[in-house]
Amino acid sequence: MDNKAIAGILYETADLLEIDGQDSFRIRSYRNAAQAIEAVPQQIADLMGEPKAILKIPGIGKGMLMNLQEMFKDGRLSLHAELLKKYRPSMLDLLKIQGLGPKTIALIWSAYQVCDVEGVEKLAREGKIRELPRMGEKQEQKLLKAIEDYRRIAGRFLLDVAEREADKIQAHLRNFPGVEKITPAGSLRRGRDTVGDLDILVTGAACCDDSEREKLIDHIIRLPGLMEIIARGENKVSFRLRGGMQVDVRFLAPESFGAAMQYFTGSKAHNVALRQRALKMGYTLSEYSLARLDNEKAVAGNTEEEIYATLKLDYIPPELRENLGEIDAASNHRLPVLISQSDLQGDVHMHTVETDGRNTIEEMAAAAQARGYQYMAITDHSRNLAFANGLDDTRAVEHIRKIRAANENIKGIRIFAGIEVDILADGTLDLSDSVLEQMDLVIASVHSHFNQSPAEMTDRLLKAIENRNTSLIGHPTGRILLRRDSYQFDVDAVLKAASQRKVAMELNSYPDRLDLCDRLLRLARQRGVKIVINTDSHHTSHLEKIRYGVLQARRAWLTSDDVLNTLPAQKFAKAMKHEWN
Ligand code: DGT
Ligand code: CA
Ligand code: CA
Ligand code: ZN
Repeated sequence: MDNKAIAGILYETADLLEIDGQDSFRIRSYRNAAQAIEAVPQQIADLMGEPKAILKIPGIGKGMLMNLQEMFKDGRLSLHAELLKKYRPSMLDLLKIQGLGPKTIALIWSAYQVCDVEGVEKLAREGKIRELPRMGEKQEQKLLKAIEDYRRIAGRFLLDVAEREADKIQAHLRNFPGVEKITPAGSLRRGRDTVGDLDILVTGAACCDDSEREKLIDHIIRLPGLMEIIARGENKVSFRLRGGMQVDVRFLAPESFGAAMQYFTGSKAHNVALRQRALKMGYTLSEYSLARLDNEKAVAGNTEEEIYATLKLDYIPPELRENLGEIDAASNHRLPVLISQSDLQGDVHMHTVETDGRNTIEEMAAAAQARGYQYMAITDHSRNLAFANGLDDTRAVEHIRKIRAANENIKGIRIFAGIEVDILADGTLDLSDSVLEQMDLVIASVHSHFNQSPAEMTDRLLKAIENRNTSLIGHPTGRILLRRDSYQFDVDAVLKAASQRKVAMELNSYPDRLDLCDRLLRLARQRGVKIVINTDSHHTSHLEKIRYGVLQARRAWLTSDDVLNTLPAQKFAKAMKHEWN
């Protein structure tokens, strides 16, 4: 169990205790412990031998230590299990609905003994929620809307979460005798911002023999973290992991591995279009092979490359397979040369201990240098983000001085002095122009008042773009994947202004943001707006998240020309002052 899993169980226990009407002190102790465990850098699992070290973590007392020991010994927490039994696991789904907290759930439970999403939806439609204390018609409508949103995102997972699970499965299978290749397909391979289920393809001798395959399946289902087996067949085993993710593992003969990769990578829309092309050319395309229609002889199947080549197409990278013009482009040799991670010369959005980051300027610089970057920028928060200890004018000027000093002292990487300045509700920036103009680059971001009307939000962003100090707009839509929609604004107007003023848009690579999204990145490119791919790191370990951003950039057909931080340092610095060709 990693810290995240432990914290998850403790959070759930706190919520269930609240539903159960327990005293607030006890509830808080579980929540505090969960928060503390999420925040500690070490894995609790590694500390289990040293109870004293665990007791040093703030928020963890003797009682909580016993809970942790029980979780590691039994793989579960009995209190959590008892509460789940009393209220049934479906209660946890209700907790995921925005705006529906434990108190309301408890109310619903005591009035109607309903504890699942379908039941609550039915109550709301029948006008029975409004009859509860402190509820009304408005709350009821809000709840219905929230249930709709929940349905849209339920059962999807962030890209990094899916990738981690896929890595674990690969590691579990790698050394099994007779296993040659293990590859994730589906939306994960296409780099989609969220992933529904995992599709894992396995090939090798172990897949070709009945008894070997049974042994392989027996091994697979011993995967740590596997919760339940959904289906076990000859060529496929499906199961659910703790956390709810479903996994389909398919076993393939080597000669159809390429065809299966192609088929199960999808997308479905791409596959449908590709199959139509095959038919027109006298072939049939399936998950087993590309075969001739007349004599059913397989002509390709080992590799994806030979399938695309036989269909007279340039190889289409998985990120492009969405049936958004890639098949046409591939047949005319007009696919773009997609940007790759090695094109990036720097990462220019990161925070330090001066505000809400965890590392110093020097530590961030060493980590950026280790990644081979030519340059980087320190961009801490401005004062409006009080909870992040944001900088006011005076501290910002002092911080510039520290960054410049670090830049002098550290050889081999150029450290730009920047800021992530809040765009205030009225569109003005949170620091004085006289301070902002001393910066090498200014990221202007919205961190508050997300609920403005689309007209107000558009004006706000336009005003920020008009400030001559703004180099780029940070995480421009404000979405938090699986949690919060983007705020509403006139995208066309904003992109048009950005293109005119040579203000760039950020592609924030943080896996729960990925903002701009692939669709808007592609639109931005069409409108002549340049992109900067950043991590928004708050810790040295976050710098590697850049690859999720690169995947979205590729999905948006971006080339290195579209992305400013592929430029060498001097040219990049100019671009941050609106000078590019
Ligand atoms: P997800 O799991 O919702 O994030 O998205 P995918 O793309 O991984 O979709 P999934 O897991 O339902 O199916 C994996 C791939 O299998 C999909 O990308 C294409 C292929 N596939 C699934 N169903 C069909 C189908 O009905 N027709 C065709 N041609 N391909 C399909
Ligand atoms: Ca899938
Ligand atoms: Ca699937
Ligand atoms: Zn931000």
